[in-house]
Amino acid sequence: MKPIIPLLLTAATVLAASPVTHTDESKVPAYTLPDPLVSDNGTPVKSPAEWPKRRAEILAHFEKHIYGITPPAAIALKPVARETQNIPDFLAGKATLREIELTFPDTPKAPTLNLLLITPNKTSSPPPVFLGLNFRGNHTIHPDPRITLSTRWMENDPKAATINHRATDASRGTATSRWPLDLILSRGYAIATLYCGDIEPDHPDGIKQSIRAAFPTPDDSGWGAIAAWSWGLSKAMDHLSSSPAVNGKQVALLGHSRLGKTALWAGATDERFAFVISNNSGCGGAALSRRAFGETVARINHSFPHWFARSFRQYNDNESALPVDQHQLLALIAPRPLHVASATQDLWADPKGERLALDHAKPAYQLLGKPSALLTTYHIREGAHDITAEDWSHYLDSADRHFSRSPSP
Ligand code: GTR
Repeated sequence: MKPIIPLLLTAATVLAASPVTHTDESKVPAYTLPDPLVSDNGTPVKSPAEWPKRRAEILAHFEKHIYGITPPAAIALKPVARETQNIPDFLAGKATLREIELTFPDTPKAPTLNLLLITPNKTSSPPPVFLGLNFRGNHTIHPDPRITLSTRWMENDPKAATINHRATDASRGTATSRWPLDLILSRGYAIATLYCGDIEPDHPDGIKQSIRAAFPTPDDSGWGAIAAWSWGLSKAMDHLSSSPAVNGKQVALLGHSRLGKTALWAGATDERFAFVISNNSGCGGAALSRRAFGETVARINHSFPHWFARSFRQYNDNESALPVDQHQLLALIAPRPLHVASATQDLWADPKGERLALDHAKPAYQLLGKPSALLTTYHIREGAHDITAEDWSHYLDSADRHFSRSPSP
């Protein structure tokens, strides 16, 4: 029989190691947010002409202290695209589905990215497109057996039918509620997605299969998994921006939860994205870190040590020392349209902190002479942490406005 005391001790050690969190508004500490419109040297930023310099300062803080620095050589890589599948009668003839392999032949350690692109067949010009990473493989977004089943590492998840870290046939279509294709296509939009695990499997050892292995950065400010996933979104954008199948000037970037954090970082670092959407992105996404409500910096660094730069750990239980807060990440999207969404039961992601961050990003839009009321949208849906058709219908309405499309009848 195994001794009981060491077991209890082990449990206690694990519990002690997991940083304490709360969802009690009365425990939110008093805090002062850094001003997006005051330079590091204290000079107020008063005109649009002064913004690029201030923007660069803010971006550098996020790179150095939070997401990590993406090596310029990785940014410079250009993918070679090869269409591996073209199904013109997808969704009962309503759409064309393409599978496009993006490779980096000069960088042998770079992973292959498998982009899925679905475009409406009834369209007079190349359509605007929503781009977003998925959690469990392209084959989860729709049950059509012609979509290639991912062979990459997957988190074991009974709901998604992934066993021994591999997808099974039963995992086809397990994420359809998150990708309401009929709705999106009927509104005239295309959809592009790839599995985040193509870029880097989501576990602490995933770096070995990641683009990060091709560009190692040993210092504390080296890029984390979120920056690697963002890199993958930019590589998908490299392809979409020159593809005749879609309007490369109207690429809306969206992500849920950890992939919402990723969409925000990709939108901040790559200004080709015309519209950026954060769905329930929470800590390290749209939520203010200084509120320390729900998931905290200490907790996220503990649970997901591979997501951020190691330098982010110095702000565990020390958020007020951060040179920036997440409202400034949102300000980096300005003057491009931005939509932030929360869910009422998703206290872990701090809905109030997400809304406040958006409010505190608005001065950047105003400085640039842009109507922040039109360009920044917030909605909160009843219910749990998820992305649903209801969320999508809000995003489609926003996209119609920003891309000057008449709303559907
Ligand atoms: C949670 C994590 C959040 C969020 C979420 C998700 O476990 O604490 O930061 O990223 O996962 O991605 O679903």
